Amino acid sequence: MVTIKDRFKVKADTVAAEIKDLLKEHGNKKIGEVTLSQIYQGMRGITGLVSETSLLDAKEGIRFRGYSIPELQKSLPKAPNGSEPLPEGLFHLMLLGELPNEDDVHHITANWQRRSHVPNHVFAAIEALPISTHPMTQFVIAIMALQTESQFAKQYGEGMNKKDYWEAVFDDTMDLIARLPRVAAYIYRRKYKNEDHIHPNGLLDWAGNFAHMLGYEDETFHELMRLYMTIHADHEGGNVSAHTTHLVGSALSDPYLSFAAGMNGLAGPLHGLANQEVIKWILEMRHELGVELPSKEQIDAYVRKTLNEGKVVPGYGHAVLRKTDPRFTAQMEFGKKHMPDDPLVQTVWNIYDTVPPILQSLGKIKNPWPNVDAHSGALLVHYGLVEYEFYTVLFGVSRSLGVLASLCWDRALGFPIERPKSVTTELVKSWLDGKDEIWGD
Ligand code: CMX
Repeated sequence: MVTIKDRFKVKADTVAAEIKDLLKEHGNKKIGEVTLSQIYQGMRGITGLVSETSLLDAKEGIRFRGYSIPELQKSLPKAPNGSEPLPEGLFHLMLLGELPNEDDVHHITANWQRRSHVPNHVFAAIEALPISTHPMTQFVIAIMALQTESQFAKQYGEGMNKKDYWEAVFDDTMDLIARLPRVAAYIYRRKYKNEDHIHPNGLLDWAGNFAHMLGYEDETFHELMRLYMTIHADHEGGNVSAHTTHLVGSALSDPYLSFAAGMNGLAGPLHGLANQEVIKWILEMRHELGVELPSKEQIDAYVRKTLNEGKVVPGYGHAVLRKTDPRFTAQMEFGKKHMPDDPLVQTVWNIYDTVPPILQSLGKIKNPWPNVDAHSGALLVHYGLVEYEFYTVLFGVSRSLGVLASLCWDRALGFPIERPKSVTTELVKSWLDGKDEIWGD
């Protein structure tokens, strides 16, 4: 018997072939302001969003309110004796568009400490999951459990005036950012450290306290967390986690619902999950070759094998960037300063020397250079944080800073519900045949 699944496969193959031909011939044809290729291929190059907190230049990389990562490393306040920026300062900059001073940053640290209480039912919700559950799934479920605390949802239910939306979103934003390190550390210690949980330290900054609750007391690891939480925070508005948070928030779903949705997007291997995939891929390569420090020739062969198996090389490529990601470079600098002889870190650098020319030679990959995820795992492994399935949770805690600051702006500016128009391939074909007006109403 031909099943519905078999029939779907036949249909899908037919339509995929039709679309391929259609784009070959008419890809550059415009429907409205954009081309057919753009609507079929991930909306690349379409400017369709406002995001105030940061801006991505294809050649330069990310700027947060005009400041590059090296500029932030110079200008943002640091922890005592530290040299990496405090993420509290970046949040201040993204929210207000102004560089903070030391007092501004201390104010945010204290504010987040005050708001950091996590109700017991959130831990119970995590505990209800099998221990094998992926940390990102546990993270999203914990955020959803925290939604009981939403001021926005409560006040909306009581009939809030739309002029007051921004304030409830601001309060939820601050509460949620304050609570995430506790939730994330709980998931980590539950899954990997025998449920041996660590109490927060109220004397530490947000990232330092997070490192402490994870169980890492080395001061250079705390510095790494400050850098990590800063550079992963935002990447303008169109990436999957930022766009999803913004989209879901546009329905006036509260910040907990919106951020949880964004985190489901971050959990995809082409987005944030790539940070776990990179280390998994390197460890598998080392295992297969039986060496700790593969030669560039060995890496070359392994990359080609990965491509031949129809897989992506994780940590390489980007939808917008067209050069080495400055977030990769910032981590490389950290590695050179703190662990230049670490074989895993050296392997990351050898991969950096090897992969781009191979990807470039394929002729179809628009950006052969490394992205943020190509480097982060090796630094974490150096300090003993080897449980790579947890890495995307770290990314997610950081990403809260940018996407939630943006959400405050969305509501303060009264942005409407997002609702782009879509078309069907049937309609496109009939339009190409001159039978249909695609922009009817
Ligand atoms: N390895 C192998 N193939 C790759 C590739 C890579 N690293 N990067 C792109 N390609 C392929 C694409 O899959 C696509 O192939 P098809 O035409 O067969 O579908 C082709 O090259 C063209 O893709 P592109 O236009 O250059 O890239 P996209 O904008 O479509 O995708 C990205 C961007 C990041 C999803 C892609 O480069 C990728 O899959 N990279 C590996 C995963 C990764 O590192 N993701 C993390 C990104 C950063 C983040 O969000 O955290």
